[in-house]
Amino acid sequence: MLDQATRPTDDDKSPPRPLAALLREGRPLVMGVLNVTPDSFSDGGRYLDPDHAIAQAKRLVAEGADIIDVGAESTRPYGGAAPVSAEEEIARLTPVLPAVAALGVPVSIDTMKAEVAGVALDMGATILNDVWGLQRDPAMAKLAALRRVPIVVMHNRDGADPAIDILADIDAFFARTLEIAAQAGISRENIVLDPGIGFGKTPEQSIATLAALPRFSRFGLPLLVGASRKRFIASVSPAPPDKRLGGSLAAHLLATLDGAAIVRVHDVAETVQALKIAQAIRNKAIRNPSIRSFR
Ligand code: HH2
Repeated sequence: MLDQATRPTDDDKSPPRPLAALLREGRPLVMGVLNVTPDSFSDGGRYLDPDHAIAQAKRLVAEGADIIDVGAESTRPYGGAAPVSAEEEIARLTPVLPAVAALGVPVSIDTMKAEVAGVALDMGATILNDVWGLQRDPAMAKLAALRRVPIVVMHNRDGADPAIDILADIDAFFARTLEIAAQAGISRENIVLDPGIGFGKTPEQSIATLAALPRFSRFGLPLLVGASRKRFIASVSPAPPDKRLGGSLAAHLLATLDGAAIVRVHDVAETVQALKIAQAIRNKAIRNPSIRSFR
């Protein structure tokens, strides 16, 4: 983790470090969520005002976010979001994205529309985040190949089906996504896989997906996990979305132990602290194997 002293400031105009360089550091990266939407499931409406959105982005960077994920359409993992036109998404992003991209950390654009993604790249985003894993808008793969940017490809389904083998479904989806990516000419080095916690999954299937995370390392690509405030947490320990921090931390910590390279979170400061403490304890144990024998 960068020290606060070495973190970029408002005056630092050097470009953000590329995602590949951050991933090579070998520690879990924290992606902070910025929803410029009226209806996101856990923070809808809080950052629709551009000034509030930019202030929140600055807070996330100061708290230690490695990446800021900006979205202007709720994906509503649990359904029910009003569809938003490309024009509306772009109108929400325009007063916000350039300022966020100037904060010194890479910005990803959370959109399923290639048209919006292209405009966001022009405004300073450097990573694509497609919650339909290249399988909704056919222009998305072409855009990623042409612009040679990293892309997060997430598993998704139209609706949950408790009867299916969700792990087999994710495997098949990833295989199809990688085929589309290869055909479009996207370099494998630019692909990050995300099993899509809460998307087209029952809460039990989300938990099963998290439990099976090491299975997806067989694709040989970095994994992103976004469990933040999601409903599976409340299925085990009932709480409204803004009271699911403990569950989010537990899920993300375990995910990083199971190989997640990036965690996508609303609560950056708390996640950074949890990951640092886990790392400090693990380092101590590695350097002093004998102390573990007292357990
Ligand atoms: N989850 C959400 C949105 N985008 N992208 C990736 N790659 N992985 C995720 O798990 C993921 C995502 C849902 O969270 P949020 O952005 O807070 O909600 P909403 O989509 O309602 O804005």
